[in-house]
Amino acid sequence: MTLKEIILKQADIQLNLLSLGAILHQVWVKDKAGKAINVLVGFKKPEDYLHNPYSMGATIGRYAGRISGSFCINDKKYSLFNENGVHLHGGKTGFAQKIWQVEAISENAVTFVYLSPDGEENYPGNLNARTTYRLLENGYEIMYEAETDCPTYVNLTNHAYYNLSGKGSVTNHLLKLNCDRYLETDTRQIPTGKILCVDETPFDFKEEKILTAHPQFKGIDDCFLLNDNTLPAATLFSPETGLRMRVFTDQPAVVIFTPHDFGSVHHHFKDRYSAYSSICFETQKPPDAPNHPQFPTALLHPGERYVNKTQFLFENL
Ligand code: FUC
Repeated sequence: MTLKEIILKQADIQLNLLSLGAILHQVWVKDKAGKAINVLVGFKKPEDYLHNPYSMGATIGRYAGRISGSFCINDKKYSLFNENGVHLHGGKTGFAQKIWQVEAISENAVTFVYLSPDGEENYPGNLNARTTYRLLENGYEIMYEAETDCPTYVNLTNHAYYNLSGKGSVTNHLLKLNCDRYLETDTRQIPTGKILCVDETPFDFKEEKILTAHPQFKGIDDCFLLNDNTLPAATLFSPETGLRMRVFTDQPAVVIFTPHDFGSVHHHFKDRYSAYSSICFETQKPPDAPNHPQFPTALLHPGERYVNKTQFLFENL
């Protein structure tokens, strides 16, 4: 099977995109020596993404992150596909695995569209979802839009794995998060509803520091709440290449994920990357918000337009 690949390109940046999962396959930027580097950990060939258990580069939906098995809308309960009570990344066949249509394409932008039918994965409402990738002068923006014909829950994000050295590990990268708080989770990684302070934990990146600086660092797979949407949600720097990436978003939270390895598909990456190869910045509403009224709501009503924008901006120093 040959999958459609779209390339958006300008002087210092190139995006390689796939209609499968509206996937961001590669991001090429120039390091301080002017050499082009792909800063995403991803499969080599587009076909490889047909088996993508870590959702590499993909658009995640209808609901990014974990939901505790079900939710209620107007007193009606919707049970979702789950494993041990955990519904993850939209279910058994989430948006990451759907073929999206190219709705519009120009020199610097492409819009993918996917119509998720009423009842898909047991979510109510026909949901018309769009993912637009747009090149900016020094990076790119990902915009999600959605409309529904029946109240439903929506939470879309991108699941790219960044490594600003283009190889090895991110354990030597510097990270700053504009987040004082993160969500407590239970043993299934579902939020308990409690919001914790990052101080004196391995999650304190209020000041820029080496990812693994805290002696108790064991990888991160957690949801951080943003202090302020006018500042970068996250800043990542590779001392090797001098590349710095800043993430700006209008979303209230960011899930940071630093996998130790890639399980059953690890063999694809082991020649080029080592342990903790990469870091994801999944800007979104909090996981399980449908079951926590105190979290920002992810409910979308007919007549409303869901819009969500995140920018990834690069400099080489
Ligand atoms: C992330 C994580 C998960 C998961 C996955 C592929 O968002 O929160 O734990 O393994 O994506």
